[in-house]
Amino acid sequence: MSAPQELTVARHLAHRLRGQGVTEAFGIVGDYVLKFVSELTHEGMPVLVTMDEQGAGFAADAYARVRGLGVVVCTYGVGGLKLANAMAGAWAEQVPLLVVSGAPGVAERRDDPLLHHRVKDFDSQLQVFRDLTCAQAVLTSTHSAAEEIDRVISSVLSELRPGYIEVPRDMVGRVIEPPEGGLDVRLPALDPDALSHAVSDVVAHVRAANTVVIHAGSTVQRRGVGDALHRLATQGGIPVATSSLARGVFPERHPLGMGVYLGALSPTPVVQRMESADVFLSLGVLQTDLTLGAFTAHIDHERLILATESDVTVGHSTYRKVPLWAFLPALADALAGESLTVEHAPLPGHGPFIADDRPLTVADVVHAIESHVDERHSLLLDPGEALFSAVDMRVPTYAHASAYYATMGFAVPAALGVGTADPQRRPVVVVGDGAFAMTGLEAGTCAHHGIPVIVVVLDNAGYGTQRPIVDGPFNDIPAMAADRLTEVFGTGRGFLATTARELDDALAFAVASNELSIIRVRLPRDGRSAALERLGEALRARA
Ligand SMILES: Cc1ncc(C[n+]2csc(CCOP(=O)(O)OP(=O)(O)O)c2C)c(N)n1
Ligand SMILES: [Mg+2]
Repeated sequence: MSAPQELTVARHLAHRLRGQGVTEAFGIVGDYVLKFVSELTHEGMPVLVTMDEQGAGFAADAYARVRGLGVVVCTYGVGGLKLANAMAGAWAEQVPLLVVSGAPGVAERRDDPLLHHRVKDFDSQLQVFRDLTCAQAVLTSTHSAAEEIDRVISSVLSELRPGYIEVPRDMVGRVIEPPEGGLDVRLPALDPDALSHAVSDVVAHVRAANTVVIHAGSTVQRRGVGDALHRLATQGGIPVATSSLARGVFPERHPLGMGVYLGALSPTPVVQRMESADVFLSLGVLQTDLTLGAFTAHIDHERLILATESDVTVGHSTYRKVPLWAFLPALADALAGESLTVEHAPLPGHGPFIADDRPLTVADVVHAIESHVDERHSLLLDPGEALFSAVDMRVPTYAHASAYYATMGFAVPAALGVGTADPQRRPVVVVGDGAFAMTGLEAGTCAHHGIPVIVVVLDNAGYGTQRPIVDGPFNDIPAMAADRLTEVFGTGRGFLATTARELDDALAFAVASNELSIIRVRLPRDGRSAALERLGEALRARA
């Protein structure tokens, strides 16, 4: 028998990550982290390099949305601080994302020297991340390093928030002590009595109702109770709309699927069904302005059953310590075998896309993408018209978005993350020209790592969704021939679509090929999606 291998920070971290289903990380090196990245790579945990740290952060975030944990590795200061926005987005949208940063060595810090990348103090970066993460560790001792790593990973998985680990470079390669135990992942607290009372109460409401609808949110996905959701819906015949943070948690083209519900942004038939139901079951939906259509969602309190990460509220009573992870399966069990009196006729879909020579509108793009994308793809929607207009699409697959934090430039790097986490699905990105200008170069990164992403750039000459709020030269951006970037990258194929036929042809070609495809869609500068028109109307009516 060979002697057991000695433990190092990289070996322990790689081991723990593999245990959670993580097989690759994302990041950019630098002298404070090079040796560590090299060791991680030797431990079988490759770090996929992006063009910018923010891109690595978004990729790791998206990877976490699919695999349940994502990791981004960076150098100190210049790298770490560029990740602040990605970590903030992960906090806001409850994504378990771990950042591991290299740093000056413990010994190097002693005389307080001015080492490159330092800001105010050696712990400036740590201070920034204290506010953006649920747990932090600076690995300064071989005695505690493994346990500190475990503590941070446990918190990230328990709380579904980002975490921060800083590795001083002189700790890399040193033998560390094995931890006493394993990870300690704690689900939100459960009171079994409260659970059974909550379930009885909800069952009584559901049995008495003629119409019941489900609004399913990201906590369903994050807490791994998608199967229970499916069971609950299909056995009872209860129609489901998802939140914009959870598209794909229930198949939108299922006869019970209604697509996405975001208050007045949603198609009128969806709004009517959702808001007229006798019982509105809100399951793990983050209740935010953006995911509820600027709070235009009208749900009568009397009819609302609100199940969150920790509690269930039925009308005016709240059952504490009834977390979604326990409530949803228990409710599905309680209603098993029951034929409810729920009424539901499938919503009509769009007809076939007519590919003629008319100039394109946002509605055309939604319709065309809907007719070409299927279960072999995953969709990434960037904030702006890309995200809003897709409300009118019945997505056949998963669609990921920074739908609440709403950081522009998320979608292209996120394609690297989901394409890596779920290689069976080819990512299709829909992104505004403004957002593409921020992080679109990561399309080249996708190709570099063998992910033949399809990027549809909505070119409306600038910040279209800002114009109706206040317009001025600050909404104009320099023109960019995004379709010619494939020449710059030396791989893939670019398309410029100005008519419905050109878009249809480009999408057909891109979907049939297996190479990077960038489709630049020329849209009117002041065109609006149907979704934003509806929202505008609702907000005017409210005013
Ligand atoms: C990183 C970031 N900066 C600024 C904003 C504010 N913002 C929201 S939408 C938008 C314009 C987006 O332009 P584009 O990507 O072209 O999409 P469009 O609005 O034209 O559909 C801006 C500037 C933001 N959400 N994120
Ligand atoms: Mg734009």
